[in-house]
Amino acid sequence: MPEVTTGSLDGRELRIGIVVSRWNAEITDELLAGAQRGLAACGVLDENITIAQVPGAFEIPVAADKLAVERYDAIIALGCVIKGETTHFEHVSNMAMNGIAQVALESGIPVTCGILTTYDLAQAQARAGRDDNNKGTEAALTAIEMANLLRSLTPEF
Ligand code: INI
Repeated sequence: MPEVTTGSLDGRELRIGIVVSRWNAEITDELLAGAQRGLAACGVLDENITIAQVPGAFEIPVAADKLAVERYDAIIALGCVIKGETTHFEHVSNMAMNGIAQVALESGIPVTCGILTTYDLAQAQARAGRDDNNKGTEAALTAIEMANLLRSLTPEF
């Protein structure tokens, strides 16, 4: 049988960067709180977490890129884009999503996606709860798992 490699949820040795945007702060504050709950549950030390706040989701990739240069083990992207009356929503969403994927692929550092793109505020609220329904928490757990998976797959670690 081929060996299956998975990443653990042990965050005690990891340095994690978070990029969170201020647009729709009512939602992104909850995503950030959810991410912090997730990191704490994995044992990540507060001193090993850097939080960079950016104005909007459009600005997330460049800040994530800067953190990637600083060699964090994983980066968590948090934002909230809600559809308005124009196509601005599509451009901001696409830039944010494509941008973080590009940073991850070019740096080799996982950048996990806690950026909500929704049609209305209610959909965003449903995904930014103080319970298990929080995409910030999901992105945090995914960041830990991916950081550990990549460590396992890299011989020098
Ligand atoms: N930024 C968001 O994070 N969410 C939005 O819903 C949003 N809308 O709707 O416009 C938004 N726009 C701002 C954008 O991210 C940039 O900050 C701005 O264009 C300046 O570059």
